[in-house]
Amino acid sequence: MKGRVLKSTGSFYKVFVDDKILDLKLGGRLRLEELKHTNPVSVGDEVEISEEGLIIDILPRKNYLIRKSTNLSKQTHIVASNIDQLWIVATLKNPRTSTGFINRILVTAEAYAIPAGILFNKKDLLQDDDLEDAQYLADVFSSLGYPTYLISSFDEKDIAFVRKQLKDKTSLFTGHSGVGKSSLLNALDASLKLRTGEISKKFNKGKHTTTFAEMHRLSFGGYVIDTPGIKEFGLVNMDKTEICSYFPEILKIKSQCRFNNCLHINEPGCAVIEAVEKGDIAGFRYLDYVNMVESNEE
Ligand SMILES: Nc1nc2c(ncn2[C@@H]2O[C@H](COP(=O)(O)OP(=O)(O)OP(=O)(O)O)[C@@H](O)[C@H]2O)c(=O)[nH]1
Ligand SMILES: [Mg+2]
Ligand SMILES: [Zn+2]
Repeated sequence: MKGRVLKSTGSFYKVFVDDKILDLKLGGRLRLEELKHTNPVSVGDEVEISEEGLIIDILPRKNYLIRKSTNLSKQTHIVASNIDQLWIVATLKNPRTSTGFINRILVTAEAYAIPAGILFNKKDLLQDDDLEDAQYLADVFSSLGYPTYLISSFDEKDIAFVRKQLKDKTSLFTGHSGVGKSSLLNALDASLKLRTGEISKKFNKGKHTTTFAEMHRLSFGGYVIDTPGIKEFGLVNMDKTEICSYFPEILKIKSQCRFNNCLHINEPGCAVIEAVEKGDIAGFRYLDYVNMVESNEE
């Protein structure tokens, strides 16, 4: 029998098999691997199930997304596997998502060749300058090939649009706590009934309402993975010389730099710095790039 892993709680796995949802344990070999890795079997995995009802094998993964729990941590964690698209859910207000956070996830998505886009949620809270800011960011990201939309969980038109993007695909939602990942999913499919939580007024942050990553089947077709809010997105095993290749706008022109080992930080004849000065590369993207290279140095 074959199935698809919807959730891993540590003691058992929730697996979708033949239109049923079963709670299964791991068989011998995978149990040994569980001692070495935090999660040998991840959400989204296609698995082989024995007649006794144990998970005995993982079918080859089409792709997977890995992160470190924090930037300094050595432990890595497979967030999910077999993903068609990754959506970063971000907000400019209540709470504010930094571009650095968004760019780190985009870099990881590039490194693992997972198509990524951004949903700027809570647009109903934005006015004037804030709305212009959001529109500017959306334009920059879209021009780089990351579909980016300003939406609200409360706007039926927006929700209908997002539904179209998710239909018949496996999509992963990630982002800070409180940006509205679970609310958005409830709006997309009322049968999900996921738990949502208010923003803490004192800290202007979410309260980590979703505690486990879980894949849900969408009534209109497709799967979506809701994940717990994260503070940081640590880059995994990335050399500082490699980061520029995961910025499409830098990758495109870096061969024009005078030195072929140019890191695009302060070298003479750097085509990237020139493009930033001319306004061809967005300043915020470049600053976040420099920050990633510098924080990768230890
Ligand atoms: N104004 C506004 N509030 C929203 C919107 N979407 C969600 N919210 C609110 O944001 C708060 C947090 O929503 P959740 O769905 O729990 O956020 P989450 O991203 O799932 O948070 P974690 O599970 O902690 O990671 C709730 O009070 C929602 O009602 C929106 O489009 N506009
Ligand atoms: Mg949630
Ligand atoms: Zn350069």
